[in-house]
Amino acid sequence: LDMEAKLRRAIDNDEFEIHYQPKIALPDRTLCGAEALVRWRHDGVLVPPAEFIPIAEETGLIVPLGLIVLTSVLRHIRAWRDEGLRTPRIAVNLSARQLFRPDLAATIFRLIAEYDLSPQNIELELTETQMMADPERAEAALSQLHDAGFSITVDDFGTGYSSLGYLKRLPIQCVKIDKSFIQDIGADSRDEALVDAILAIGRSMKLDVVAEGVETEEQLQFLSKRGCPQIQGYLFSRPMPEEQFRHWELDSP
Ligand code: G
Ligand code: G
Ligand code: NA
Ligand code: MN
Repeated sequence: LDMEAKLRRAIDNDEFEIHYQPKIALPDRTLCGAEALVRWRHDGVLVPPAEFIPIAEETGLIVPLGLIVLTSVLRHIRAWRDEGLRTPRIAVNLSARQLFRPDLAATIFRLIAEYDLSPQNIELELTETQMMADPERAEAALSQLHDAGFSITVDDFGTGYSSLGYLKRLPIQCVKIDKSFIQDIGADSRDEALVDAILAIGRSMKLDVVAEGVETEEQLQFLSKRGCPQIQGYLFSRPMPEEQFRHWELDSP
């Protein structure tokens, strides 16, 4: 069976699970959200997204898979709420294929209503490259979602080739500093300068900023000192299964 056929079968057999990675607010180091990351449980082995998301995108299977991810996340949030747990906002990654489908907003609105949740429960993450593939259609789709109350985040900020003009044009609330800029904090002053510059853009444009891929205490100290509002990374937690995430901090006040 080729990869496409395997993926198609996995979608039919419901072989995907969602892992959650906490986002931490600084300076208090409290949980302020999480990113949903899909994994494929294939023959008992957990397949990372790098091995199947690109193929899902090429073949268009990312559309049904994206629907599975979104539905699973809403089901989890609903379960947390029903059990009296906290319900931090969950960031869901979207691919360009999903963004440019004319029924994206309607599909998301329908699911939110079906689970009796609110747009405030969800944040949508897209890379600048995905958004800039067709800026006009991206603006139309994202405005519809933003106007309904969904938060929009630029993922892997600073790694694309687009101008910064889209930050003004598109309804964006948050940028995630790509982990490639975080990794060499302490070792490369040029990376530190770039991180500083992104934090300044965030402050002046009233955008939230998340530093991604924070692995060391030194990186955390630098980001704290420079006023970075949120971080995500292995230093606090790796992405974890829902059964584990629900005990992470959702059950504390
Ligand atoms: O930990 P990590 O290996 O989970 O993720 C690798 C890549 O897969 C990241 O670029 C991430 O954005 C992508 N990814 C993870 N989950 C999803 C998802 O649900 N949808 C899409 N489109 N991409 C995802
Ligand atoms: O959507 P995005 O490409 O940003 O997905 C985030 C990716 O980064 C996932 O693959 C996730 O597992 C990974 N990741 C999260 N925290 C860390 C970290 O601290 N270090 C590294 N190297 N990767 C991380
Ligand atoms: Na992401
Ligand atoms: Mn990212």
